Amino acid sequence: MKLMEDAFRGILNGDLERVESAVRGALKAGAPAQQLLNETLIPAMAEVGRLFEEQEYFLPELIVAGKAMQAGVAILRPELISSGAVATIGKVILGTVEGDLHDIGKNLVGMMLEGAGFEVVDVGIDARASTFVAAARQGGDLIGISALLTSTMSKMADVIDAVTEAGLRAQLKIMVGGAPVTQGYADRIGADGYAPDASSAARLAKELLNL
Ligand code: B1M
Repeated sequence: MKLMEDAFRGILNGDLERVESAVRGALKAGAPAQQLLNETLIPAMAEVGRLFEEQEYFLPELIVAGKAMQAGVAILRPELISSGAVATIGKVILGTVEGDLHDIGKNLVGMMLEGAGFEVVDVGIDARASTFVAAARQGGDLIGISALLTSTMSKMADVIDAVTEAGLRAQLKIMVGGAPVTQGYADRIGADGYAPDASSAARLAKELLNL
């Protein structure tokens, strides 16, 4: 569909208005939100990443592409959330680790969790271990930690250690994810689970809580 191509190109060019109008148009034409996300917006960001790696794109292009992506996701948000359950089935504390400013993936995970019926407490980006702990002290069933940089992945272990030191580990499940994270890494740092993408994160959260 031309509108999908438009949304894809819009992200690549950091053209927020083009993305917004293409996503609105595609939804209006009946394209499912999940399909737009998985087959257009996420691949567009993957292409932006490739161009950055190839040094065809630099930080400014990354920034505007990220903003264009977020504008598209914001339009899909109501659809993505309403496709799930209605009642609150558990509380998830979700954040991106200290030193890491990437939040597009985390926000998608949050939306999928909300769509699955969870209440999400978003502690934001660049969140210290103590911030996760402070939120967990207010009550919660699961902590979700996101990291997009190999240099910030180790901060996930700091969060788990801080939760353990605070005496909260037994009552909380911990799930990790983000592009550089693997199941092996999750096992090594003592997380309860790893999910490679937002949809499987919502499934995993339910599994971990026996829902
Ligand atoms: Co940055 N960046 N970035 N960046 N950036 C990456 C991650 C990179 C892979 C690009 C590259 O080199 N190809 C690279 C990391 C290399 C590495 O460490 N391995 C990189 C770099 C190097 C950097 C800077 C250091 C660049 C610089 O300054 N020279 C800098 C670091 C800043 C910092 O954080 N301190 C930087 C900055 C930025 C921007 C701020 C400009 C911007 C982020 C904007 C924002 O998030 N609001 C940005 C962007 C946009 C990217 C790329 C291009 C796209 C990331 C994205 O949003 N993807 C990225 C390249 C790439 O990913 N191919 C890149 C789409 C999103 C839907 O996917 O985030 O992977 P993702 O989330 C997925 C899964 O990972 C998973 O589900 C999500 C949805 O399916 N998931 C979870 C994520 N969290 C989860 C948690 C879970 C479960 C699943 O449970 C809790």
